[in-house]
Amino acid sequence: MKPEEEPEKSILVALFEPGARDSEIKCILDEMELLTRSAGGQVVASFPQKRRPPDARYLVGKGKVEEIKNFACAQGVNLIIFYNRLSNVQQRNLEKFFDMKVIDRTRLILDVFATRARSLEGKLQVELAQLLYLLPRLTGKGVELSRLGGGIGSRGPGETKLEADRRTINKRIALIKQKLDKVIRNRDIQRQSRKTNPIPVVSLVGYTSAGKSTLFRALTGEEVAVSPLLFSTLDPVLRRVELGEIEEGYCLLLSDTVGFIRQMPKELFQAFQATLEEIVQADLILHIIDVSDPDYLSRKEEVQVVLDHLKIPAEKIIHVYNKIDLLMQEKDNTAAAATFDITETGKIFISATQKQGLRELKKAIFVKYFSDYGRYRVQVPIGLINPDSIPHWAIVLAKSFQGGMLNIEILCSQENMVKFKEKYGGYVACVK
Ligand SMILES: Nc1nc2c(ncn2[C@@H]2O[C@H](COP(=O)(O)OP(=O)(O)OP(=O)(O)O)[C@@H](O)[C@H]2O)c(=O)[nH]1
Ligand SMILES: [Mg+2]
Repeated sequence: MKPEEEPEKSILVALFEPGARDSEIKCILDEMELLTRSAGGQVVASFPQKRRPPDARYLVGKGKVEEIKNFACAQGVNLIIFYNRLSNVQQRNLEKFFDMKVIDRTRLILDVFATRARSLEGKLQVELAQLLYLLPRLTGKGVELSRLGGGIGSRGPGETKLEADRRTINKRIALIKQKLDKVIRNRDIQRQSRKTNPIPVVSLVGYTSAGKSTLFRALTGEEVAVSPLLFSTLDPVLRRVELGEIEEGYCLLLSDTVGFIRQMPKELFQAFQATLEEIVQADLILHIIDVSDPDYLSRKEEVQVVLDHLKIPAEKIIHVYNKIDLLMQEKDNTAAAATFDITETGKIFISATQKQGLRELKKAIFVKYFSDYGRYRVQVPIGLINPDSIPHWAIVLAKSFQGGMLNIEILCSQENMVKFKEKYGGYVACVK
Protein backbone atom coordinates (compact mmCIF):
# COMPACT_ATOMS: atom_id res chain seq x y z
CA MET A 1 0.00 0.00 0.00
CA LYS A 2 1.24 3.48 -0.85
CA PRO A 3 1.79 5.81 2.11
CA GLU A 4 -0.82 8.32 0.91
CA GLU A 5 -3.51 5.64 0.86
CA GLU A 6 -5.93 5.51 3.78
CA PRO A 7 -5.63 2.28 5.78
CA GLU A 8 -8.35 -0.12 4.73
CA LYS A 9 -11.00 -0.27 7.47
CA SER A 10 -11.30 -3.91 8.47
CA ILE A 11 -13.18 -6.20 10.82
CA LEU A 12 -11.66 -9.37 12.29
CA VAL A 13 -13.74 -12.50 12.71
CA ALA A 14 -12.43 -15.60 14.44
CA LEU A 15 -14.01 -18.89 15.38
CA PHE A 16 -12.70 -20.88 18.35
CA GLU A 17 -13.45 -24.18 20.01
CA PRO A 18 -15.78 -23.73 23.01
CA GLY A 19 -12.89 -24.68 25.33
CA ALA A 20 -10.46 -22.05 24.00
CA ARG A 21 -8.81 -19.97 26.70
CA ASP A 22 -9.36 -16.20 26.70
CA SER A 23 -5.60 -15.59 26.86
CA GLU A 24 -5.11 -17.69 23.73
CA ILE A 25 -7.91 -15.84 21.93
CA LYS A 26 -6.35 -12.51 22.89
CA CYS A 27 -2.92 -13.56 21.55
CA ILE A 28 -4.45 -14.65 18.26
CA LEU A 29 -6.54 -11.50 17.82
CA ASP A 30 -3.58 -9.26 18.71
CA GLU A 31 -1.46 -11.04 16.13
CA MET A 32 -4.22 -10.76 13.51
CA GLU A 33 -4.41 -7.05 14.20
CA LEU A 34 -0.68 -6.66 13.74
CA LEU A 35 -0.83 -8.67 10.52
CA THR A 36 -3.61 -6.40 9.26
CA ARG A 37 -1.56 -3.31 10.11
CA SER A 38 1.46 -4.89 8.44
CA ALA A 39 -0.63 -5.19 5.26
CA GLY A 40 -1.67 -1.53 5.51
CA GLY A 41 -5.09 -2.07 7.08
CA GLN A 42 -6.75 -0.90 10.26
CA VAL A 43 -8.87 -3.11 12.48
CA VAL A 44 -11.93 -1.26 13.75
CA ALA A 45 -13.44 -4.21 15.66
CA SER A 46 -12.95 -7.91 16.37
CA PHE A 47 -15.71 -10.48 16.52
CA PRO A 48 -14.51 -13.72 18.13
CA GLN A 49 -16.99 -16.55 18.57
CA LYS A 50 -16.74 -19.85 20.44
CA ARG A 51 -18.76 -22.49 18.69
CA ARG A 52 -18.78 -26.12 17.62
CA PRO A 53 -19.32 -27.23 14.94
CA PRO A 54 -18.49 -24.37 12.55
CA ASP A 55 -21.44 -23.17 10.49
CA ALA A 56 -21.29 -24.79 7.04
CA ARG A 57 -22.53 -21.67 5.27
CA TYR A 58 -20.83 -18.80 7.11
CA LEU A 59 -18.31 -20.45 9.47
CA VAL A 60 -19.70 -18.37 12.39
CA GLY A 61 -23.39 -18.39 13.28
CA LYS A 62 -26.11 -16.56 11.32
CA GLY A 63 -26.75 -14.19 14.22
CA LYS A 64 -23.05 -13.30 14.32
CA VAL A 65 -22.78 -12.49 10.62
CA GLU A 66 -25.85 -10.27 10.91
CA GLU A 67 -24.34 -8.43 13.86
CA ILE A 68 -21.10 -7.98 11.91
CA LYS A 69 -22.89 -6.74 8.82
CA ASN A 70 -24.79 -4.09 10.77
CA PHE A 71 -21.62 -2.94 12.44
CA ALA A 72 -19.65 -2.91 9.19
CA CYS A 73 -22.27 -0.83 7.38
CA ALA A 74 -22.51 1.68 10.22
CA GLN A 75 -18.71 2.06 10.44
CA GLY A 76 -17.90 2.26 6.72
CA VAL A 77 -15.84 -0.95 6.84
CA ASN A 78 -14.77 -2.37 3.47
CA LEU A 79 -12.92 -5.56 4.39
CA ILE A 80 -13.79 -8.58 6.54
CA ILE A 81 -10.84 -10.73 7.63
CA PHE A 82 -11.36 -14.26 8.94
CA TYR A 83 -8.79 -15.91 11.18
CA ASN A 84 -9.91 -19.38 10.08
CA ARG A 85 -9.49 -20.90 6.66
CA LEU A 86 -12.70 -20.56 4.66
CA SER A 87 -14.06 -23.18 2.31
CA ASN A 88 -14.94 -22.08 -1.22
CA VAL A 89 -18.61 -22.22 -0.39
CA GLN A 90 -18.23 -20.20 2.82
CA GLN A 91 -16.12 -17.62 1.00
CA ARG A 92 -18.78 -17.14 -1.68
CA ASN A 93 -21.66 -17.08 0.81
CA LEU A 94 -19.91 -14.54 3.00
CA GLU A 95 -19.01 -12.20 0.13
CA LYS A 96 -22.57 -12.36 -1.09
CA PHE A 97 -23.97 -11.78 2.38
CA PHE A 98 -21.69 -8.87 3.29
CA ASP A 99 -21.41 -7.55 -0.25
CA MET A 100 -17.80 -6.66 0.43
CA LYS A 101 -14.36 -8.16 0.22
CA VAL A 102 -13.79 -11.17 2.52
CA ILE A 103 -10.34 -12.69 3.00
CA ASP A 104 -8.87 -15.26 5.36
CA ARG A 105 -5.66 -15.19 7.36
CA THR A 106 -3.63 -17.00 4.71
CA ARG A 107 -4.56 -14.42 2.13
CA LEU A 108 -3.67 -11.67 4.58
CA ILE A 109 -0.22 -13.18 5.23
CA LEU A 110 0.37 -13.64 1.51
CA ASP A 111 -0.54 -10.00 1.04
CA VAL A 112 2.03 -8.88 3.62
CA PHE A 113 4.61 -11.01 1.83
CA ALA A 114 3.62 -9.47 -1.51
CA THR A 115 4.32 -5.97 -0.21
CA ARG A 116 7.73 -7.04 1.18
CA ALA A 117 9.20 -8.92 -1.80
CA ARG A 118 12.11 -7.00 -3.33
CA SER A 119 14.41 -9.47 -5.06
CA LEU A 120 13.39 -11.32 -8.19
CA GLU A 121 13.58 -14.58 -6.27
CA GLY A 122 11.42 -13.22 -3.44
CA LYS A 123 8.82 -11.96 -5.89
CA LEU A 124 8.70 -15.29 -7.71
CA GLN A 125 8.28 -17.20 -4.47
CA VAL A 126 5.49 -14.92 -3.24
CA GLU A 127 3.68 -15.05 -6.56
CA LEU A 128 3.94 -18.83 -6.56
CA ALA A 129 2.45 -18.99 -3.04
CA GLN A 130 -0.41 -16.71 -4.10
CA LEU A 131 -1.14 -18.77 -7.20
CA LEU A 132 -1.04 -22.04 -5.24
CA TYR A 133 -3.53 -20.50 -2.83
CA LEU A 134 -5.82 -19.19 -5.57
CA LEU A 135 -5.91 -22.21 -7.85
CA PRO A 136 -8.17 -24.49 -5.80
CA ARG A 137 -10.39 -21.50 -5.05
CA LEU A 138 -11.26 -20.68 -8.62
CA THR A 139 -14.59 -22.05 -9.67
CA GLY A 140 -15.52 -20.00 -12.68
CA LYS A 141 -13.28 -17.95 -14.90
CA GLY A 142 -11.81 -15.31 -12.65
CA VAL A 143 -14.95 -14.95 -10.56
CA GLU A 144 -13.38 -14.50 -7.14
CA LEU A 145 -10.72 -12.03 -8.10
CA SER A 146 -13.10 -9.87 -10.08
CA ARG A 147 -14.84 -9.14 -6.78
CA LEU A 148 -11.67 -8.11 -5.08
CA GLY A 149 -10.58 -4.95 -6.82
CA GLY A 150 -7.45 -3.38 -5.28
CA GLY A 151 -6.14 -3.34 -1.72
CA ILE A 152 -5.39 -6.04 0.84
CA GLY A 153 -5.74 -9.58 -0.43
CA SER A 154 -5.34 -8.85 -4.11
CA ARG A 155 -1.88 -7.38 -4.39
CA GLY A 156 0.68 -9.17 -6.47
CA PRO A 157 4.38 -8.98 -5.59
CA GLY A 158 5.93 -5.86 -7.08
CA GLU A 159 4.53 -4.92 -10.45
CA THR A 160 3.18 -8.37 -11.20
CA LYS A 161 -0.58 -8.45 -11.63
CA LEU A 162 -2.35 -11.47 -10.23
CA GLU A 163 -4.12 -13.30 -13.00
CA ALA A 164 -7.31 -15.14 -12.17
CA ASP A 165 -7.80 -17.46 -15.08
CA ARG A 166 -7.17 -21.15 -14.31
CA ARG A 167 -5.22 -21.89 -17.48
CA THR A 168 -3.10 -18.75 -17.15
CA ILE A 169 -2.43 -19.64 -13.51
CA ASN A 170 -1.34 -23.19 -14.32
CA LYS A 171 1.00 -21.97 -17.04
CA ARG A 172 2.42 -19.27 -14.76
CA ILE A 173 2.95 -21.79 -11.91
CA ALA A 174 4.90 -24.06 -14.23
CA LEU A 175 7.02 -21.15 -15.46
CA ILE A 176 7.77 -19.83 -11.95
CA LYS A 177 8.69 -23.32 -10.74
CA GLN A 178 11.10 -23.63 -13.64
CA LYS A 179 12.72 -20.28 -12.80
CA LEU A 180 12.94 -21.13 -9.10
CA ASP A 181 14.47 -24.53 -9.86
CA LYS A 182 17.20 -22.67 -11.68
CA VAL A 183 17.72 -20.40 -8.65
CA ILE A 184 17.94 -23.47 -6.40
CA ARG A 185 20.45 -25.14 -8.72
CA ASN A 186 22.62 -22.01 -8.84
CA ARG A 187 22.46 -21.74 -5.06
CA ASP A 188 23.51 -25.37 -4.78
CA ILE A 189 26.61 -24.60 -6.80
CA GLN A 190 27.39 -21.55 -4.63
CA ARG A 191 26.79 -23.63 -1.53
CA GLN A 192 29.06 -26.39 -2.72
CA SER A 193 31.86 -23.86 -2.94
CA ARG A 194 30.95 -22.57 0.52
CA LYS A 195 30.93 -26.16 1.81
CA THR A 196 34.60 -26.38 1.04
CA ASN A 197 35.05 -23.23 3.09
CA PRO A 198 36.07 -23.47 6.74
CA ILE A 199 33.98 -20.41 7.70
CA PRO A 200 30.59 -21.57 9.04
CA VAL A 201 27.27 -20.19 7.85
CA VAL A 202 25.09 -19.29 10.83
CA SER A 203 21.40 -18.71 10.14
CA LEU A 204 19.06 -16.51 12.21
CA VAL A 205 15.73 -18.24 12.60
CA GLY A 206 12.69 -17.34 14.66
CA TYR A 207 9.17 -16.10 14.98
CA THR A 208 8.48 -12.93 13.02
CA SER A 209 9.46 -9.81 15.00
CA ALA A 210 11.63 -11.76 17.45
CA GLY A 211 14.50 -9.39 16.61
CA LYS A 212 16.54 -11.35 14.06
CA SER A 213 17.31 -8.36 11.85
CA THR A 214 18.08 -6.16 14.86
CA LEU A 215 20.63 -8.75 15.98
CA PHE A 216 21.96 -9.00 12.42
CA ARG A 217 22.49 -5.21 12.48
CA ALA A 218 24.17 -5.34 15.87
CA LEU A 219 26.59 -8.08 14.78
CA THR A 220 27.36 -6.99 11.21
CA GLY A 221 26.73 -3.24 11.21
CA GLU A 222 24.63 -3.72 8.07
CA GLU A 223 21.56 -1.46 8.01
CA VAL A 224 18.98 -4.13 7.17
CA ALA A 225 15.29 -3.31 7.63
CA VAL A 226 13.97 -3.53 11.18
CA SER A 227 10.35 -2.87 12.07
CA PRO A 228 7.69 -3.62 14.67
CA LEU A 229 5.46 -4.70 11.76
CA LEU A 230 5.49 -8.39 10.80
CA PHE A 231 7.60 -10.03 8.10
CA SER A 232 9.84 -7.04 7.51
CA THR A 233 12.55 -9.38 6.18
CA LEU A 234 11.86 -11.53 3.18
CA ASP A 235 15.03 -11.83 1.14
CA PRO A 236 17.96 -13.59 2.81
CA VAL A 237 21.17 -11.60 3.40
CA LEU A 238 24.60 -12.96 4.25
CA ARG A 239 27.41 -10.97 5.93
CA ARG A 240 30.66 -11.72 7.69
CA VAL A 241 31.00 -11.41 11.47
CA GLU A 242 34.43 -11.31 13.13
CA LEU A 243 34.89 -13.32 16.33
CA GLY A 244 38.22 -11.66 17.12
CA GLU A 245 37.10 -10.62 20.60
CA ILE A 246 36.75 -14.33 21.46
CA GLU A 247 39.78 -15.68 19.58
CA GLU A 248 41.83 -13.78 17.08
CA GLY A 249 41.25 -14.63 13.44
CA TYR A 250 37.97 -16.49 13.76
CA CYS A 251 34.85 -15.39 11.87
CA LEU A 252 31.52 -16.61 10.52
CA LEU A 253 28.95 -15.81 7.84
CA LEU A 254 25.65 -14.67 9.33
CA SER A 255 22.41 -15.07 7.40
CA ASP A 256 19.19 -13.19 8.13
CA THR A 257 16.03 -14.56 6.65
CA VAL A 258 12.23 -14.62 6.70
CA GLY A 259 10.48 -15.17 10.04
CA PHE A 260 7.81 -17.72 10.88
CA ILE A 261 4.34 -17.42 12.31
CA ARG A 262 1.98 -19.88 13.97
CA GLN A 263 0.19 -22.09 11.45
CA MET A 264 2.38 -20.92 8.64
CA PRO A 265 0.34 -21.25 5.41
CA LYS A 266 1.32 -24.42 3.56
CA GLU A 267 1.49 -22.49 0.27
CA LEU A 268 4.39 -20.48 1.70
CA PHE A 269 6.30 -23.63 2.58
CA GLN A 270 5.74 -25.00 -0.89
CA ALA A 271 6.83 -21.77 -2.58
CA PHE A 272 9.75 -20.78 -0.32
CA GLN A 273 11.90 -23.86 -0.90
CA ALA A 274 14.84 -21.76 -2.10
CA THR A 275 14.80 -19.63 1.07
CA LEU A 276 14.22 -22.57 3.42
CA GLU A 277 17.08 -24.45 1.82
CA GLU A 278 19.39 -21.71 3.12
CA ILE A 279 18.34 -22.63 6.66
CA VAL A 280 18.64 -26.37 6.04
CA GLN A 281 22.16 -25.97 4.70
CA ALA A 282 23.41 -23.67 7.47
CA ASP A 283 26.11 -25.01 9.77
CA LEU A 284 24.46 -23.51 12.85
CA ILE A 285 21.03 -22.10 13.64
CA LEU A 286 20.43 -19.28 16.10
CA HIS A 287 16.81 -19.63 17.18
CA ILE A 288 15.87 -16.12 18.34
CA ILE A 289 13.11 -15.99 20.95
CA ASP A 290 11.40 -12.79 22.11
CA VAL A 291 11.16 -13.22 25.88
CA SER A 292 9.10 -10.08 26.35
CA ASP A 293 6.22 -11.84 24.64
CA PRO A 294 3.89 -13.52 27.15
CA ASP A 295 3.23 -16.15 24.49
CA TYR A 296 6.91 -16.82 23.87
CA LEU A 297 6.78 -20.51 24.82
CA SER A 298 4.17 -21.46 22.26
CA ARG A 299 5.94 -19.32 19.64
CA LYS A 300 9.18 -21.11 20.39
CA GLU A 301 7.32 -24.38 19.96
CA GLU A 302 5.85 -23.24 16.60
CA VAL A 303 9.32 -22.45 15.29
CA GLN A 304 10.62 -25.77 16.60
CA VAL A 305 7.90 -27.53 14.62
CA VAL A 306 9.22 -25.85 11.47
CA LEU A 307 12.80 -26.77 12.34
CA ASP A 308 11.72 -30.39 12.92
CA HIS A 309 9.88 -30.33 9.62
CA LEU A 310 13.10 -29.17 7.96
CA LYS A 311 14.91 -32.00 9.78
CA ILE A 312 17.39 -29.68 11.49
CA PRO A 313 19.25 -31.70 14.15
CA ALA A 314 18.98 -30.36 17.70
CA GLU A 315 22.76 -30.12 18.10
CA LYS A 316 22.90 -27.48 15.36
CA ILE A 317 20.56 -25.13 17.25
CA ILE A 318 21.46 -22.46 19.81
CA HIS A 319 18.49 -20.86 21.59
CA VAL A 320 18.95 -17.12 22.01
CA TYR A 321 16.56 -15.27 24.32
CA ASN A 322 16.22 -11.68 23.07
CA LYS A 323 14.70 -8.41 24.35
CA ILE A 324 15.81 -8.92 27.96
CA ASP A 325 15.84 -5.11 28.33
CA LEU A 326 12.02 -5.24 28.23
CA LEU A 327 11.95 -8.07 30.71
CA MET A 328 13.91 -6.04 33.21
CA GLN A 329 11.72 -2.98 32.71
CA GLU A 330 8.57 -4.97 33.30
CA LYS A 331 9.92 -7.33 35.89
CA ASP A 332 6.90 -7.02 38.15
CA ASN A 333 4.11 -7.26 35.63
CA THR A 334 5.27 -9.53 32.82
CA ALA A 335 4.24 -13.14 33.01
CA ALA A 336 7.36 -14.08 31.10
CA ALA A 337 9.61 -12.30 33.59
CA ALA A 338 8.64 -14.72 36.31
CA THR A 339 9.86 -17.69 34.31
CA PHE A 340 13.28 -16.24 33.59
CA ASP A 341 16.43 -16.14 35.50
CA ILE A 342 18.72 -14.39 33.10
CA THR A 343 21.76 -15.43 35.06
CA GLU A 344 20.90 -19.06 34.34
CA THR A 345 23.87 -20.84 32.85
CA GLY A 346 23.63 -22.57 29.50
CA LYS A 347 21.07 -20.12 28.16
CA ILE A 348 21.98 -17.11 26.06
CA PHE A 349 20.16 -13.93 27.00
CA ILE A 350 20.63 -10.84 24.88
CA SER A 351 19.21 -7.46 24.04
CA ALA A 352 19.83 -6.82 20.36
CA THR A 353 18.84 -3.15 20.65
CA GLN A 354 21.08 -2.55 23.71
CA LYS A 355 23.85 -4.76 22.30
CA GLN A 356 23.82 -6.69 25.56
CA GLY A 357 24.96 -10.30 25.76
CA LEU A 358 26.55 -10.29 22.30
CA ARG A 359 29.92 -11.42 23.60
CA GLU A 360 28.34 -14.41 25.34
CA LEU A 361 26.50 -15.22 22.15
CA LYS A 362 29.70 -15.09 20.11
CA LYS A 363 31.40 -17.24 22.72
CA ALA A 364 28.58 -19.82 22.53
CA ILE A 365 28.91 -19.97 18.74
CA PHE A 366 32.65 -20.28 19.06
CA VAL A 367 32.45 -23.12 21.55
CA LYS A 368 29.81 -24.95 19.52
CA TYR A 369 31.51 -24.71 16.16
CA PHE A 370 35.20 -24.08 16.61
CA SER A 371 36.01 -26.19 19.67
CA ASP A 372 38.10 -28.64 17.66
CA TYR A 373 39.89 -25.92 15.69
CA GLY A 374 43.53 -25.14 16.29
CA ARG A 375 46.08 -22.54 15.23
CA TYR A 376 48.95 -23.89 13.16
CA ARG A 377 52.03 -22.58 11.49
CA VAL A 378 53.03 -24.45 8.38
CA GLN A 379 56.19 -24.17 6.32
CA VAL A 380 56.11 -26.08 3.07
CA PRO A 381 58.47 -25.94 0.10
CA ILE A 382 56.93 -23.82 -2.68
CA GLY A 383 55.50 -26.06 -5.36
CA LEU A 384 54.54 -28.83 -2.95
CA ILE A 385 51.15 -27.30 -2.27
CA ASN A 386 48.92 -24.94 -4.21
CA PRO A 387 48.44 -21.90 -1.91
CA ASP A 388 45.03 -21.14 -3.50
CA SER A 389 43.65 -24.47 -2.31
CA ILE A 390 44.29 -23.74 1.38
CA PRO A 391 41.29 -21.43 2.01
CA HIS A 392 39.04 -24.36 1.07
CA TRP A 393 39.89 -26.18 4.27
CA ALA A 394 41.47 -23.62 6.63
CA ILE A 395 41.13 -19.96 7.58
CA VAL A 396 44.36 -18.37 6.38
CA LEU A 397 45.63 -15.71 8.78
CA ALA A 398 48.99 -14.94 7.20
CA LYS A 399 50.91 -16.05 4.15
CA SER A 400 54.46 -15.29 3.03
CA PHE A 401 57.16 -16.75 0.80
CA GLN A 402 60.71 -16.94 2.02
CA GLY A 403 63.79 -18.87 0.93
CA GLY A 404 61.85 -21.22 -1.34
CA MET A 405 59.32 -21.90 1.40
CA LEU A 406 55.64 -21.01 1.76
CA ASN A 407 54.87 -19.87 5.32
CA ILE A 408 51.28 -19.83 6.43
CA GLU A 409 49.45 -19.37 9.68
CA ILE A 410 46.08 -21.06 9.66
CA LEU A 411 43.09 -21.99 11.76
CA CYS A 412 41.72 -25.38 10.94
CA SER A 413 39.71 -28.29 12.30
CA GLN A 414 41.40 -31.30 13.79
CA GLU A 415 39.94 -33.47 11.06
CA ASN A 416 41.45 -31.35 8.30
CA MET A 417 44.77 -31.13 10.12
CA VAL A 418 44.94 -34.91 10.40
CA LYS A 419 44.46 -35.14 6.63
CA PHE A 420 47.05 -32.43 6.07
CA LYS A 421 49.60 -34.07 8.33
CA GLU A 422 49.15 -37.38 6.53
CA LYS A 423 50.39 -35.62 3.41
CA TYR A 424 52.81 -33.00 4.71
CA GLY A 425 53.42 -34.12 8.30
CA GLY A 426 56.97 -32.87 8.65
CA TYR A 427 56.08 -29.30 7.88
CA VAL A 428 53.50 -28.50 10.55
CA ALA A 429 53.98 -26.69 13.80
CA CYS A 430 51.04 -26.32 16.14
CA VAL A 431 50.89 -22.86 17.67
CA LYS A 432 48.11 -23.46 20.18
N1 LIG B 1 13.19 -3.57 23.35
C1 LIG B 1 13.74 -4.32 22.41
N2 LIG B 1 13.20 -4.34 21.19
C2 LIG B 1 13.80 -5.12 20.25
C3 LIG B 1 14.96 -5.90 20.52
N3 LIG B 1 15.30 -6.56 19.40
C4 LIG B 1 14.38 -6.20 18.44
N4 LIG B 1 13.49 -5.32 18.96
C5 LIG B 1 12.35 -4.69 18.25
O1 LIG B 1 11.50 -5.70 17.77
C6 LIG B 1 10.91 -5.32 16.53
C7 LIG B 1 11.17 -6.41 15.49
O2 LIG B 1 12.55 -6.46 15.23
P1 LIG B 1 13.14 -7.07 13.89
O3 LIG B 1 14.62 -7.11 14.07
O4 LIG B 1 12.60 -6.38 12.70
O5 LIG B 1 12.54 -8.54 14.00
P2 LIG B 1 12.70 -9.76 12.96
O6 LIG B 1 12.83 -10.98 13.79
O7 LIG B 1 13.78 -9.47 12.00
O8 LIG B 1 11.27 -9.73 12.27
P3 LIG B 1 10.83 -10.16 10.78
O9 LIG B 1 11.88 -9.81 9.82
O10 LIG B 1 9.58 -9.38 10.60
O11 LIG B 1 10.57 -11.63 10.86
C8 LIG B 1 11.53 -3.99 16.17
O12 LIG B 1 10.63 -2.97 16.53
C9 LIG B 1 12.80 -3.94 17.01
O13 LIG B 1 13.20 -2.62 17.35
C10 LIG B 1 15.51 -5.84 21.85
O14 LIG B 1 16.50 -6.47 22.18
N5 LIG B 1 14.85 -5.05 22.74
MG1 LIG C 1 13.77 -9.28 10.00
